[in-house]
This record gives sequence, structure tokens and C-alpha cells, in this order.
Amino acid sequence: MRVRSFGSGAAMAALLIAGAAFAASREDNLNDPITGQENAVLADAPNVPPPVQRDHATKIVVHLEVRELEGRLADAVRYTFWTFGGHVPGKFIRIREGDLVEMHLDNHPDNKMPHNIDLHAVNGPGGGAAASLTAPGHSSVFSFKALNPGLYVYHCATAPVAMHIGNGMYGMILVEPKEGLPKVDHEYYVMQGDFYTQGANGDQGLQPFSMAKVIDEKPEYVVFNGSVGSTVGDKALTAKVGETVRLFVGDGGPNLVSSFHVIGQIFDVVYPEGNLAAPTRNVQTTMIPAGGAAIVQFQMSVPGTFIIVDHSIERAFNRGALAQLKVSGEENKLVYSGKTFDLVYQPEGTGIRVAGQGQIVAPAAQSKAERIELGAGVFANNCQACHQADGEGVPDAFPPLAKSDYLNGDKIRAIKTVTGGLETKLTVNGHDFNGVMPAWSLSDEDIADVLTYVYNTWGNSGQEVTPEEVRAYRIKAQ
Ligand code: HEC
Ligand SMILES: [Cu+2]
Repeated sequence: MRVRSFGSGAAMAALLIAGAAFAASREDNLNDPITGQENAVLADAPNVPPPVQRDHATKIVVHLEVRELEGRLADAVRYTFWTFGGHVPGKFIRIREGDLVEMHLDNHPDNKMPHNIDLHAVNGPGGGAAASLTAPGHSSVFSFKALNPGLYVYHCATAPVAMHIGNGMYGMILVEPKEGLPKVDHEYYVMQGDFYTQGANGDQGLQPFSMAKVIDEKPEYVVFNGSVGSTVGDKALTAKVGETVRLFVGDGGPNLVSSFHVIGQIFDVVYPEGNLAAPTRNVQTTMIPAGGAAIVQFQMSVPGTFIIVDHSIERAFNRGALAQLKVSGEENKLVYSGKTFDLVYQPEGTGIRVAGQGQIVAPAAQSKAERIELGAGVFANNCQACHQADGEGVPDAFPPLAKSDYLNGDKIRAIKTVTGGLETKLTVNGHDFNGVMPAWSLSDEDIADVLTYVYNTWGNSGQEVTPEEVRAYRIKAQ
């Protein structure tokens, strides 16, 4: 009797201690669902943050800093990337279903452009874009609840959107389901994107972005993780025979869809389009839509170098959409009898030439009123992001067009600004500006329309600009 009661007392004490330890660990994780706050762990490709360990939702803070940085696009080819966090693709964000995400978008003061973020994991207009439009040197905050589990793309949605995405402004956010994901040995982050340089594929030096090629959907480069050869050789993904590998695969676009394939490795499981509720099995190639994602999972049976490609194959072997997964371990001749190999990545030359560049043909306006109407559309697509819908600009960053003495003072100077861009110190209505107004590849018609719209809005001088005037200016300026 005595022994028994002693025993049960000890068991009770042990239970109490376990209970106390459990309570303490709950404290440490700051996991109060109402007041608790965590900073999200972010990762740069090909790495992925560790699985979420929480068994409950919480408030989680995400800081993304936009940087515009020159970097390597291919050997001897430089490019000015616009990034979420300093690299292409942007930081991988990992949260749990039900989390309340407080999103901070910080636009570095050295940047030249306004940016925003549209997360496909958001239920709300614009996916956060309107709430997060941020001028250089500013920071925006908004929050959203992660209602749907899945793997989602995020991207910049500032006009011209194809330019912001085309410069590398995309990344992914994983919303883990309540029950978590099955355990695997390796998780990697791979994201495809297409790049549009003014020079042809292989042309050396710092390559400017080509608006004409992005509109034509004719990329010079198609790459994984931001550059040709980002994930080959000593930067290849790695695994051992017998291990399981999970790839979080996204496609930032801006234009191309990916036929994602690993040469010599069947996907045991694919979560198509990032849909965690409906995995499929035994897949050879899975489609990743532009602005979409998929999760693929497989177990390595034999060693060797496995080539990861977009199976639209010229993109892989001629434009850069090629990565490597190196697997070490014991041969299994029953599974695969051939000799293994370690293919050194060598692009098949750079003799790609784009035949003719795209030209946007705008419908021609028949009257000044029509010109103003068409110009409003050109303004919304190309100018509003900086000069704002009310034409007032942003103090210290983007000059006003409303009642602008600079604009109204000289029509030819205004045409020059929009055809060729402007990068100088200038004073508008008594305030100094020293930013960069990019040169757009707009047609004469579009430039005439947008300037006529601007001149006839917000109390400006009311003049008309004709395509003939724009053409005459261009010829004179040559
Ligand atoms: C990426 C931001 C950005 C976009 C988009 C942009 N601009 Fe500008 N714009 C600027 C900046 C910055 C300046 C001042 C440049 C400087 O300091 O040299 C400027 C200057 C100007 C000026 C002369 C200054 C003034 O206020 O009168 C005009 C006119 C103008 N822009 C018109 C346009 C039109 C029309 C469009 C669309 C086709 C456009 N801009 C698109 C950033 C932009
Ligand atoms: Cu942007």
C-alpha cells in the first residue's frame, strides 16, 4: 500500500514538472495568438526557412527591403536587378495557416523607383499592392491573415509591371497547413524568371532592360534563381542516395510558363500549383504558370548529377534555364546500370539573335478630346506610379505635373523629357529634384496622347501635342 501511494505521488510530481516545462516553452516562443509577435525567418534561394514548429497561429512580422543593385546575369553580363531583399528571387517567407502577417515593405533610400508588393497569399484587392506603394526612402506597412495554405508567388505590381517583374521583383511565400508538411531530408527554393536585355544573349557588359522585348515576350535569358549558372558546379543542390528532396518551384515570369523537369528523376509527389490538399504521383514534367508555383518531391535512388530544366528545351541549353542536383552515395545497378556522369555546364554558344523588335501600335486619336482620353490610359499605365493619379508627385522624389512650371514653360522640353528620359537636377515650382525619369519605349502617338492629357488636366496650360511634333523632335534630336 505504502509503496504504491509513494509511486503515484512521484508520477504526479513528474507530471507537474512536465506541465511547468511545457508552460515555460510556450512563454519562450511568444506564442500568444493575440498579443504574441514573431519575426519571420527569411531565406535566400536555394535555401528555405525551417519548418514552422508552432501548433497554433500567431502574429508574425515580415520585413522585406527593396534594393536596386547591379549584379551578374551571366558570365561577363551585368544587369541592374530590382530585388526583394538583395537577391533574385526575393526572400522565401514561411508562415502557418491562420497567421496574421504584418508586412513591412522598406524601399531603400538609394533606390530610384517606387515599388510595392502583391502577395498571392493575400485575400484583398491588389494582394497588398495599393497598400504598399512605397517611394524610395519610405516604408509601408499593412497586414493580412493567411487564410489559405499553399505555396504562393509574390511580386512587385508597380507600373510598368512587366518592367518591375522583368527586373527580378518576385519571390515566394509558403503558408504551411495546420498539420505541417511531411518531413523530408532536403528542401530547396528554385524560381524561374525571364530577362529582357537590350543586347542579344551573350552581349557583354551592363545590359539595359528592353521594354520592347518584354512586350514582345522575347527574352534573351531564361534562368533559375536570378542568373545563368546560379545553381551549378559547386553551387549545385545536393543530396545523398536514399534521401528525400522537396523543391519549392516558382515562376516569376514576367511572361513565360515553365515546363519544369528533372532529367532522370521522376517526381514521386507533385503538389500541382502549390495545392497542398491534392498531391498527384509519378509525374515527369509539371507545369508552373507565370505567377504560379508547384512543390515537387522525390527520393534519390542512384548517385549522379541530375539536370533541372525548363523542358521548353532551347531555354535550358541556350538561354540559361538549367540547374544541377548532385547526388552522392552507393550505386544501385538494379535501378540504373549505366555509368554516372558529372556534366559540366557549357552553354551551346550565344548565337541567338532576335529578329525585329516589338512595336506597340496605338489607335490614332481623331480629335483633341480623343487624344486626352487615350492619354489618360497611357498615363495610368506608365506615369501614375511616380507622378501619382492626382499629378501632385511625391515630395523630394517625383516632381508634380499639376501646374508644373517646368512642364508648362516649354512644350519641346516636355517632349524631350518623355522621349529620352531625364536625369538632371531640376527645379519644379520652387522645389529641387534630382531623380531618374526613365526613357519609355512609347510610340509618337502615345507620347502625344499622354502629354496632351497632362497639359489638359490639373489646371495646366491646355495645349495639344501632336504625333507630328513628337516625330519632328525625334528626327531633330538624332
Ligand atoms: C519611375 C518614376 C517615373 C515615371 C514612371 C515617370 N516619371 Fe516623369 N519624372 C520622374 C522623375 C524622377 C523626374 C525628375 C527627373 C530629374 O530629376 O531629372 C520626372 C520628370 C518629369 C517631367 C518634368 C518635370 C515636371 O514635373 O514637369 C515631366 C513632364 C514628366 N516627368 C512626365 C512624365 C510622363 C508623361 C510620364 C509617363 C509617360 C512619366 N513622367 C513617368 C519620374 C518618373
Ligand atoms: Cu517594383
